Amino acid sequence: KYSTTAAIEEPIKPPVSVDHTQLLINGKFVDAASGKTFPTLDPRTGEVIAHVAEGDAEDVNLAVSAARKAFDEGPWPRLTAYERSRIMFRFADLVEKHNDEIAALETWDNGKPYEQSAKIEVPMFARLFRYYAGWADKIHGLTVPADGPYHVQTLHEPIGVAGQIIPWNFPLLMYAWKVGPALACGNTVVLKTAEQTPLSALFVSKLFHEAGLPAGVLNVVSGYGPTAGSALASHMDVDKVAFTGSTETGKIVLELAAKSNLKVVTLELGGKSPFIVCEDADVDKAVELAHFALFFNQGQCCCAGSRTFVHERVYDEFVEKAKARAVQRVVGDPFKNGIEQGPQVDSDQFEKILKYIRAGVDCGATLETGGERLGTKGYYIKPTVFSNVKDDMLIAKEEIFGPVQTILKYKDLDDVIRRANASQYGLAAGVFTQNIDTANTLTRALRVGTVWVNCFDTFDAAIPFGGYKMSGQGREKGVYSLKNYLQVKAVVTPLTNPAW
Ligand code: TXE
Repeated sequence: KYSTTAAIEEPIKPPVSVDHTQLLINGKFVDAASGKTFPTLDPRTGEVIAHVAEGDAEDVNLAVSAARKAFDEGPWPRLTAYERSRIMFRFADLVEKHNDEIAALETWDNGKPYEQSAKIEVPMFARLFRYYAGWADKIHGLTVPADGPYHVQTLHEPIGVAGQIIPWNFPLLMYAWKVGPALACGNTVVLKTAEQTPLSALFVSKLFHEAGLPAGVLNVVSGYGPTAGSALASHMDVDKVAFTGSTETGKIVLELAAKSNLKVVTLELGGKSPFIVCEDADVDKAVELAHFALFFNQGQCCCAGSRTFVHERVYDEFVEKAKARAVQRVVGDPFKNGIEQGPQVDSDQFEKILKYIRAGVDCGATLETGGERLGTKGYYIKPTVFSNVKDDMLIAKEEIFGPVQTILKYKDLDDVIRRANASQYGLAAGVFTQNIDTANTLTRALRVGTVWVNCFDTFDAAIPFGGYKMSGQGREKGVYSLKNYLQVKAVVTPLTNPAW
């Protein structure tokens, strides 16, 4: 059952203080050049947590010139790879030491359950940095056989200054996915955090400097997208931009990059991922996994299994049990133990989700449970389940990014493959079956960047992630992510004694 309204109305005091609210440029915390600040809000109440320095184009210029200097004049790309790797390992150790404070900041700013921050996300953050630290001294080129008398080799070199723009749904993990490979490969970075969640990045970046990161190598600018974000994407001295966020903003970033200096772009964008429950499924297990696939992180996941396709033979049973599971979901103050769902990140997202719920009702989908806010304060939404959803309904086409499960009925594999692929997105898919042939057919037929078979949201550091179609360009995590931060130089030398 939902937790009592009282627990939501009287928020628990977070066990952390906010010590860093300035921009981090050239190794120092500084005010914005304009002197402006913006409030970051507690999603449990809508009240101000802290006023944070608001970076804009001028601050981005300062940050880029610090990163440029740290790249062109050193020390970062000129340190030995082993030294870079050691600093990253030390950083991971410091993050582990401060696990609970970092987790508390993440939960306070974002609204996600503290247990999730403390037990999954901060440990994963440290794991990702160790993974990338391990790569730093294992990056090397090839010796290439040439037709003529030449010695040919490739050097894998860092690209230069990387601009990175991240969203608010996983502030720390998005930081690690981007900063980790960039620094391991010897680039320097200007990171623009999301305006909803600037706090954890500032805290961990301070620790990174304590671990020995030289000034200017990593600069953090808090601020808004159309000002700080677009200044970074269009900066002539930024060599590469990595972006995670909406498909709409991804297009703007790509355009800004093209119109400025053709910087290399990687994009990780929206999704409307199918979760396919086959006719042989153990319905109880399928319900639990489909529930997790959608509701995890308040439904604010780019890869959320947000189109639950269920075979007609098990459909009615599935809907009944999915509804019962959603009713059981424990919603409340994310600092309380045992909470599965906290508030949505901010009022914009909250309103957007409620709008989609109204659209679902208006177009005739069956509202099985939820469908409204929980409590009167903050941005809590009751876990919501729609059945009888049709492919052409808005709730089946667009990214809701909230705790709203939409359940669709299908007849056979051909039917579900066609409909699952009929989306502008192609980020991920879930397949739930005991039949190896069905699994093999679906994994090959689905046009998506990740297929989870009988699991979902498995995010090891080494597993690549990214989208087909309008869900993105390039892959993050794993060995594939290094490619985003390296360029290849061919070196050709004549052999003076071709006999050898
Ligand atoms: O995203 P934006 P918003 C989806 C989700 C959500 C919707 C809107 O559906 O409801 O996007 O969320 C920066 N130039 N996702 O408005 O605008 C911005 O400051 C450069 C999916 O938060 O894409 C922030 O740092 N940068 C998603 C980042 O882009 C700009 C995660 C993301 O914001 C900019 C988040 C501009 N003109 C939302 N405008 C995922 N793929 O995981 C904004 N930004």
